[in-house]
Amino acid sequence: MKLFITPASPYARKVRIMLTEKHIECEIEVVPSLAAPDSPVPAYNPLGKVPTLVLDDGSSLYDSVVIVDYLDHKTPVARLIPQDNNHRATVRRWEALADGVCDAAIAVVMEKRRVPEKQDETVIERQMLKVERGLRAMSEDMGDSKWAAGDKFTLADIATGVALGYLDLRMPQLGWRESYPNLAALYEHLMARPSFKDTAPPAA
Ligand SMILES: N[C@@H](CCC(=O)N[C@@H](CS)C(=O)NCC(=O)O)C(=O)O
Repeated sequence: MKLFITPASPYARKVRIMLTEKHIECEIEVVPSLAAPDSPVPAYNPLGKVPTLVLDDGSSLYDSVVIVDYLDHKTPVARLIPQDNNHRATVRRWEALADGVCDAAIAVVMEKRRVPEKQDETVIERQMLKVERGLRAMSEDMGDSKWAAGDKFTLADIATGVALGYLDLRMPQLGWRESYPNLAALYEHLMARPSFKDTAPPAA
């Protein structure tokens, strides 16, 4: 298998952490520019996005939600998506929330990359509200627990940790650790895992 990534992509990091936690071998190909006309990704994913996973038979999977589901079912080693229906739905909702926080943070980054005269402050405010409400919901849902959802490490922790790491990269001024000490504690022990440490995004 081969996984196309960019080093800072939070969705690709979610998949890379999953591969390590589940001890699944996979070649990683870093795409220098997704916007370049010679990007290899569109040949496997018409949307041209990462992560895209190419299977050994040449077929491909995207997006990250589909890929993590595939990987978790590929081997029973270290299941990260619970089998119980209600628990699985809770974990997947965490993933949707954490991915949504990343979507909103990326929208802010993209807006701020426009020339100042073209930036729309209302877009930035609306997306920042999603980030702030998302963080508050995660913190409230987690309460005093060690893990995001239930009493074990799951995909909910992976998705949450990846979103927090992405905020550190793109919005270091946000100060989420001070506002949400329980998320700070979760992030600290997630970063002690080799899967998180080895996939930390490059400094901005
Ligand atoms: N929902 C998708 C989002 C993937 C995504 O937006 N990836 C970004 C990189 S962080 C990308 O490939 N952007 C290039 C583009 O939109 O053309 C997933 O979970 O995989």
